[in-house]
Amino acid sequence: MSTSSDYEVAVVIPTYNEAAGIESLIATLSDVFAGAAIRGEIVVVDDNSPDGTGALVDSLRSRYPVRCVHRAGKLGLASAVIDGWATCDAPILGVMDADFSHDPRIVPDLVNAVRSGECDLAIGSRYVPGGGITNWPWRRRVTSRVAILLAAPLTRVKDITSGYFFCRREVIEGVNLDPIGFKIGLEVIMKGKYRQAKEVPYVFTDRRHGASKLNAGEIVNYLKQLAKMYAGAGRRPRDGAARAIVSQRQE
Ligand SMILES: Nc1nc2c(ncn2[C@@H]2O[C@H](COP(=O)(O)OP(=O)(O)OP(=O)(O)O)[C@@H](O)[C@H]2O)c(=O)[nH]1
Ligand SMILES: [Mg+2]
Repeated sequence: MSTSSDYEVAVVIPTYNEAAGIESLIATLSDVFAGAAIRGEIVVVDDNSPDGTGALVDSLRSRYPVRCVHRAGKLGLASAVIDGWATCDAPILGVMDADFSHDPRIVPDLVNAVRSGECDLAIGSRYVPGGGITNWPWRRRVTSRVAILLAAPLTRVKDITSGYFFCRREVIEGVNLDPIGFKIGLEVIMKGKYRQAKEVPYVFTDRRHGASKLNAGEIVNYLKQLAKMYAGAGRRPRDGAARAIVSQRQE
C-alpha cells in the first residue's frame, strides 16, 4: 500500500451527493494516471453526503489509488478543497469536480505542464481557443460570462472561474486562501505564488449525474469574494504585469 508521500500528484475532488458518478470518475482518472505514467492520488473530500458518496469511496480504496476525507456536514466547496490539500504530501496538487464536467483526458496536459517546469499553475480553460461549453442552458452560459466579465480586470487569465487546475504545492503553501463559496480557482489565481500560469483548453459538459449545488447563495458568495479581491487589488502587484500567461491550443 502506498503512503501519500509516494505520490507525485494529488487531485482533490469535493463531493456532495455524487454517488451516481463518482466510481466511474475514479476509475477513469486511475486509467488516465496509469496511461500517462503519473503517480497520482485521488482524494475525495465528502461532506457526509446523504446519498452515501463517502462510504462508496471508502469501499473503492483497495481497487484504486483513492481515499476519502470525511467532514461532518456540508461546509462548502472551497473549504473542502483546502482541507483536502492539507492532507496531501504530493509536490503537485490539483482539483476537479466530481460530475465529469471537467474532462479527465486533459489531466496529463495539465500535470505535464507543471512537472516539466513550463508553468507553476495549469488551468483547465473554457475560454481560450479550443475550449468551450456544451449542453449548458443559456442561463448558465450568461451567468458564467457575467462572472468572468466581473473579474476580468483583476487578471489576464481567461477562465477566471475555473475549478479545474493543477499547481506546484509551493503556489498555495502559506497562502491565506479564503474558503468562501465555490471559486477556489479565483483565490489561487489571485493570491497564489506562481511565476507563470498556463491555460489548457477543454470542453466543459453539463453534469452527467446528480443535481447541481450551485444556487443563489453561491452567486452572492462569489460577489462577496470579488468585492474582497477588488478591495485588496491596490495592495498587490498587478497580476497581469507580474505574471506571464500562456495558452495552448489542444491538438
Ligand atoms: N465537499 C463538498 N463538495 C461540494 C459542496 N458543494 C459542491 N460540491 C462539489 O463541488 C463540485 C462542483 O459542484 P456542482 O454542483 O457540480 O457545481 P457546478 O459545476 O457549478 O454546477 P452544475 O454542474 O450545474 O451542478 C461537485 O463535485 C460537488 O459535488 C460542498 O458544500 N461540499
Ligand atoms: Mg458541476
